[in-house]
Amino acid sequence: MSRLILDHMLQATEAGKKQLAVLIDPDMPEQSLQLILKHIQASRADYIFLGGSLLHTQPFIEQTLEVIKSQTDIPVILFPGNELQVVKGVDAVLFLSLISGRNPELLIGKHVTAAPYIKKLQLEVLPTGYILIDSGRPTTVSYISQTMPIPSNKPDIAAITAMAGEMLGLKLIYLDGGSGAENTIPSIVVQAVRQHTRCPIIVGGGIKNISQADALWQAGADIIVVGNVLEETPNAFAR
Ligand code: 1GP
Repeated sequence: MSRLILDHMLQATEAGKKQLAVLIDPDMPEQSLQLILKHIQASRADYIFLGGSLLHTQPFIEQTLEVIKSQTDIPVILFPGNELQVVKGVDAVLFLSLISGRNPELLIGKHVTAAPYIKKLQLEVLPTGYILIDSGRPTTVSYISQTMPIPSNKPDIAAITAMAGEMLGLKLIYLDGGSGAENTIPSIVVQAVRQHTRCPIIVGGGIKNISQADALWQAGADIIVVGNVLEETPNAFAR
């Protein structure tokens, strides 16, 4: 199986490059999608994450992917809200294990049913330790996953969770406050995770401007993810 995207992420991380991913929700009306894609093309985005909405299944994702691919050559990485969102044609898939939670379906269960399909589609797999951090109020992902996020004032718990994920062989760590988070992940949490893992660290949830992103990059994040802000301010991350 290909490792193109993972190798690119590892090399960029090794070189200390501050990377940006923009999250596109397949919920978006096509007109807004077209507009946002124009801004993404002119932004400094390294990756497009596609998914996140829990309600959509393959046809919606495929349609959105087709529009994205017709407008840009930025790699598209699937960020699946569930196993029904796996589609062909993406450049890679975040294979997320929700290691901050104790819901067996999201630790390994869904993966077992998705694995043969992902293999059949020959998608590049990015084994990712997905860690939810409390962001001030309940989020869709904490409710749907029926898991408790790690308290934002407990950086040590986030750090040892990431450490265990790395020991299990996961290649990326994603610290997420959830879509539309009230507070971004505190720098102290990112710093603690950085000190205890060599994996590229993805950080997202509630990031609204470049100065918040900069603070998180400085704290040790490698890839910042922004979603909602682009729907309100499509040029917020202009080059
Ligand atoms: C959510 O990390 C992403 O999973 C992005 O969140 O939409 O709040 O930027 P926002």
